[in-house]
Amino acid sequence: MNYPKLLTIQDISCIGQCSLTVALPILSACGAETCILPSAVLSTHTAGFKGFTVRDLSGDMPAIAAHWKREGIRFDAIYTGYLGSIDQIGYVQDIFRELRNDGAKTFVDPAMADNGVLYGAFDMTYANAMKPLCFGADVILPNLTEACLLTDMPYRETYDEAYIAEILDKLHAAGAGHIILTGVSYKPDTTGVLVDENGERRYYEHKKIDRVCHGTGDVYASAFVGAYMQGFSSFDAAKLAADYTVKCIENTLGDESHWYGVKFETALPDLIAALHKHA
Ligand code: PXL
Repeated sequence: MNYPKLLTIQDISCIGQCSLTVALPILSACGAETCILPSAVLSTHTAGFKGFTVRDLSGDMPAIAAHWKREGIRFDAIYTGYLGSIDQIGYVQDIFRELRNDGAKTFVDPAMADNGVLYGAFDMTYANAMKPLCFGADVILPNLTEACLLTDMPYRETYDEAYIAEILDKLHAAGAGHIILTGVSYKPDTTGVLVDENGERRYYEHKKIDRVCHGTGDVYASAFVGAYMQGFSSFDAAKLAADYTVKCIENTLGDESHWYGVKFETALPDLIAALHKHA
């Protein structure tokens, strides 16, 4: 197996099974040395808990990055998720420029919206500020809502292939090359991921589970990055990540008290087995 040195930049939601508390174990399970840069510390995620605390760590980011630079630390991949502020988007762009090894890949999950609405902490100014970060990254992993925000397209609940093609065309026109578009559903019982590598498109369709699930975007993106950095093709990584995410959701079904996240931990052996089967 490869042993890539990877940096992931996203918040720590202490409770809620999302962002770093998901990315770190999943990427480690995929065999990557996983370095972290926390963008903020929250007592919980923002989707359903009330009165959560937030400590924005934007101010620490330039000094942390400068220290790493002095130490000669560089990464084979940098993957960003939920960020705490517009300032951080600029700091992440600096990190992309300065802390990558030759040939390193940058992955951006815009992590700002779902189901047609922005997450509570964000507004359209933030959504627009996310555009240059996404369009400058090697690979982006938006869900459909985020892709609409990045292209100024209206979000629709039902649509056809032409609508998805228009969104992908607009993402390319804006500068995106490699797009992993999640949550593309043409039929009531199925959903899937549209993999677009420089205009070459393939769709992986899988079953849709009728449950609102927090943190699945982070589970998906982490598994995708982990598999891709192990040498999986984009489509195979997208498929593996989708199958793992479905398993995590299935693990959680029937436990209404576990509304805030998915039980991804007990499915990690399946993820590791899938990685090894392929390797
Ligand atoms: O990517 C999901 C996520 C991550 N971090 C925080 C969130 C959310 C979703 O709402 O609130 C703090």
